[in-house]
Amino acid sequence: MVALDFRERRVHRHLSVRSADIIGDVHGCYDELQELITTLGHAELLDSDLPAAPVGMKPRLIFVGDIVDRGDRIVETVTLVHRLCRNGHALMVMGNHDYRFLRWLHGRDVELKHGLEQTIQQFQQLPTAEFEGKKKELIPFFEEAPWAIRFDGGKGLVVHAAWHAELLSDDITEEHFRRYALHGPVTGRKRQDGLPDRVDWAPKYRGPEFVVFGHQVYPSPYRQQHAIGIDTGCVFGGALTALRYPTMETVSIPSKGARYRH
Ligand SMILES: [Mn+2]
Repeated sequence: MVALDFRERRVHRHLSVRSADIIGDVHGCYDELQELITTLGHAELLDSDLPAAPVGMKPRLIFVGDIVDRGDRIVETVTLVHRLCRNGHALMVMGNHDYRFLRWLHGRDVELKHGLEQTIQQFQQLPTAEFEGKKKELIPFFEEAPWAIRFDGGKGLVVHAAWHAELLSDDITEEHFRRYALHGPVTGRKRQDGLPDRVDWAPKYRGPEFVVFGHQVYPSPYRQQHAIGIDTGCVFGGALTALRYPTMETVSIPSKGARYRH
């Protein structure tokens, strides 16, 4: 058997998904996530006894990633998103925070900062057996999570941070692809707060896919011709936003309060 090229492993195709509610960075803001899912008309998805989606039924939600870190109800958030994905009700792309959490789950040396310390603290409050059980489920879940999802016949694409037309060309390595898709382009300079200086790529992006992304916090949905940023910074006191594709209407639930400050 020939090993799958990373492009096939990391870019999932759900071309027959023509409509979905695409949800921005949740970061453990479970209260707002429940309210958003309910407002979108999917309250039954919150029922943990909900059966798996029957064959042929399309997932209704797509998460742009960054499920974990910084928020106050991270365990419940990741448990819900995992259940919905496993049962065919939702899809998720990996965010940079989810990737670091996966590295921690694997026992790698990861710095406990940028909100990962909250994730670990909340998981460690679980009884040991439950914690071990969750770890066993979550490692393969994040391991197999795509770094981008193509949908709507290839017209739409969901990625955590950024995309460009040549990102899958032959000379791009898996590591380069991961850094671009999960962290986005950077200038190489540092900002005053020590974080990398990011490039505002979306206004310059010319397609062909319409890209829905998170990662970069905007005060309101960041609508560009070929892309939209939907991280409105719930965990920082902003709002949790969903894009209703293909109508392109957005629905935002105001944050119940900042859980994290830089
Ligand atoms: Mn984020």
